[in-house]
Amino acid sequence: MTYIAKPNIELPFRETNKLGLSKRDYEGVLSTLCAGCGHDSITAAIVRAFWELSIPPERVAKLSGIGCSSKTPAYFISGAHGFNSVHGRMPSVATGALAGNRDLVCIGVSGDGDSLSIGFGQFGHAVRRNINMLYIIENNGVYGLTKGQFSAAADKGSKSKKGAVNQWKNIDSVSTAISLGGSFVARSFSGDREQLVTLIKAGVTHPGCAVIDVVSPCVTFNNHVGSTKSYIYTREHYRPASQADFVPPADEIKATYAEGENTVVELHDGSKLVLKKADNGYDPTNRSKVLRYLEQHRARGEVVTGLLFINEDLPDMHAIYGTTPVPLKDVGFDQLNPGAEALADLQRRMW
Ligand SMILES: Cc1ncc(C[n+]2csc(CCOP(=O)(O)OP(=O)(O)O)c2C)c(N)n1
Ligand code: SF4
Ligand SMILES: [Mg+2]
Repeated sequence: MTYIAKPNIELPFRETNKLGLSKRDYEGVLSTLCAGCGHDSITAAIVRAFWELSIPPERVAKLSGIGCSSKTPAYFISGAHGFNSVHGRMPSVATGALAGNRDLVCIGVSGDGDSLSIGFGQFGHAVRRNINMLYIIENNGVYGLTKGQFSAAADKGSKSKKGAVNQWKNIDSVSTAISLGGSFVARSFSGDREQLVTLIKAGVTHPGCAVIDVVSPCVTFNNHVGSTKSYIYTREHYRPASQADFVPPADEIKATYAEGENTVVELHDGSKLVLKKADNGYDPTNRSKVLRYLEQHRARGEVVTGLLFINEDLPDMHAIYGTTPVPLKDVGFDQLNPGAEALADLQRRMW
């Protein structure tokens, strides 16, 4: 992987967060992606969200599979732990890392190929087990890294750069995640920084698997007329179902919202998510209605965005498996050797 370090320049009057860190402390090395790639805008949103939340970089585990999207953890939070895994296998690594240390703030970055083609099974189990992580799919409808073949996220009827028409119905990550019992499912667009930063903050705070599918145009292989993942198509078919405001625990809700037009979802650390319904009657807590809404708008070719579904009460992997509250690295060696019987029991429960 190409690696270009950024010059470390200390600027006077730099803005700092509660930890005294500047945004520069949440950046990584220079991006080697194509100029204009949507993935770089998502990286910028991640940097801003983690900086604003004042998350200590050394608590973060950033994990990925393979693809242009999976290269991006190199471009943010250089002080975090990182693991660039095998294609489609990021969720397994996340499961292991979190089972051993629940204090980690885990962010997995994947592509539509990485999660919906080769890694579809892994994606499904991460959602089903409600692994406490932020799971971002940078969705461009193609395998960008291997030069633009259709992925499983490409819409039926969409055209490749050379004019081939995709014959297959797409796999929709958000409906799939909701059907599998997902606890936090959102969609955004790399070109909507404000919405994306808010969703990332809420997703990091959510106690469970927070899936955010981000339409992220590939300017080199999938940004032409006939593509349904281009900048122009996404802007023209953009339909926010709900608009979210993230309010940290210590802050009051200051904005005024017309009565009946918003829902306040209290997140487990006391922060609040104020959801303003962009679409009349949209209720992100009603699973069957949400699925119906998504299907109706998908049939019209619309890209529905916002926090689509949330359930703060579902138990996460730690609650279900009873993982160690003390990170394994801090457990004494004698306690770390539970014997063959305990191992067999663990394997039975993980099945
Ligand atoms: C096991 C395996 N199979 C195939 C490949 C080839 N390969 C590398 S990246 C990629 C697709 C990446 O697509 P996506 O996840 O959508 O990421 P993007 O590049 O579009 O961001 C493929 C098929 C591989 N590296 N490993
Ligand atoms: S090939 Fe596409 S996805 Fe990959 S860096 Fe270039 S624009 Fe981004
Ligand atoms: Mg892709």
